[in-house]
Amino acid sequence: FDDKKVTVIFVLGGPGAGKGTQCARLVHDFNFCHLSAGDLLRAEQNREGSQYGELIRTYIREGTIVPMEITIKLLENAMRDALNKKSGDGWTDGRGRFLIDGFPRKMDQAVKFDESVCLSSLVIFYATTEEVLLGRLTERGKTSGREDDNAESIKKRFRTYQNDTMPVINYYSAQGKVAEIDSSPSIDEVYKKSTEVINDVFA
Ligand code: UP5
Ligand code: MG
Repeated sequence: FDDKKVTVIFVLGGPGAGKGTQCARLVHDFNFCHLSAGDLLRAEQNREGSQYGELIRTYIREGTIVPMEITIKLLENAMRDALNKKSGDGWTDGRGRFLIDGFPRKMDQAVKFDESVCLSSLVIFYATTEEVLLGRLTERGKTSGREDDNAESIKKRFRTYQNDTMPVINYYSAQGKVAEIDSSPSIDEVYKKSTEVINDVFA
C-alpha cells in the first residue's frame, strides 16, 4: 500500500491488556478502521470452506502464532476492502486510517509486513502485569466462549507473548515508534492516555 494513502497504527500488549476495548472507543472518536488480527483469524476459522479452519483453531488453542502468510493475507484483504469503499469507517482526508490490533506479534510478521505491506506510524503498547491480565481473561472466560480463555491456554498465551511478542515491541522501540501506556487503571483512564498519545502524534 502507498504510504501516502494509508496510516497504520499497531496496537500491542499482552492477552487481555485491553487492546480491543480501547480500539473500539478510538474508532468512535478518531474515525479509524479497526482490524483485529485475532478476530480476522477467528472469522476465517469459522468461514465455511476455509482450508485453514482446523489449523487456526489449533494454533489459537495452543496460544501460538498462526503462520504469518495466513494472517498477513487476511489483513491485506481487509485493508483493501476498506480502501475500496473510499468512504465511511477509516476515511479521513482521502487517507485510510487503520488500527491494527494484536499484530505483529512475532518478528517474522513484523519484518514481512513492514517490507511488503506498509510501514506503521506508531505502535501503542498497553502494558500491565500478568496478574491483571489473568484476572481479566478469567473473568471474560466465563462468558466469552473463546476457546483460548481457559487457564491452560492463557498460560501458553503468556509464554508466547514473552518469547515472541516482546522482541517485536523492543524492535519498534529502537525505532522510536512505541508509545507505552499503563493499562492497569480503569478503561476510562487508559482511554484518556490513548487519546493524548494519538493527538500528540497526529496533531
Ligand atoms: N478490560 C479491558 N480493559 C480493562 C480495564 N482497563 N480495566 C478493567 N477491565 C478491562 O479486554 C479483555 C477483558 O478485560 C475484557 O473483558 C474487558 O472488558 C476487560 P480486551 O479489550 O478484549 O483485551 P485484548 O487485549 O483485546 O485481549 P485479547 O484476549 O483479545 O488478546 P489476545 O492478544 O490474547 O487475543 P487476539 O484475539 O489478539 O489473539 C488470539 C490468538 O490469535 C493468539 O493467541 C494467536 O494464537 C492468534 N493470533 C495469531 O496467530 N497471529 C496474530 O497476528 C494475531 C493473533
Ligand atoms: Mg482482542
